[in-house]
Amino acid sequence: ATFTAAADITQSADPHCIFCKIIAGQIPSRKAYEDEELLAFHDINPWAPVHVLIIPKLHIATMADLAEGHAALLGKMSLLAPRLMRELGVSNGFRTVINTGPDGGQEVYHLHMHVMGGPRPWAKG
Ligand code: DGP
Repeated sequence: ATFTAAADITQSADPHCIFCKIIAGQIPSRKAYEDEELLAFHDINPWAPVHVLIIPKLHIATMADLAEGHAALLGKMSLLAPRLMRELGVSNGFRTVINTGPDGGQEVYHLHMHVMGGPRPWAKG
């Protein structure tokens, strides 16, 4: 009970979080990758020809809520990005974005890494 959100690395699903609902299969998504810790799915509103979101299955609201114990998880998210782009046929580079908080333009408060690739020009960004 004395944990702060940032210190608790065992946080479970938030029933009001849309990405937790995607993880639980309660909201459909076009999945690109899944393992015990991570899920990747195609963004519903893509900015680029290939636009996936990599999320941890743990409900971590923002990058500002990360704790020391999440370091390996973040490393896995970063390692998955180039692997996924390769698997999805993106061979000429890609862009990664993590929006944090209101001034960071974050809309969904479940940590996610945007990974975008494909031939330019893109619709946005
Ligand atoms: P951000 O602004 O970084 O919080 O971006 C949230 C992204 O999530 C935005 O690009 C659209 C995407 N998104 C929101 N709701 C859904 C959904 O229900 N399904 C999918 N696939 N993507 C979603």
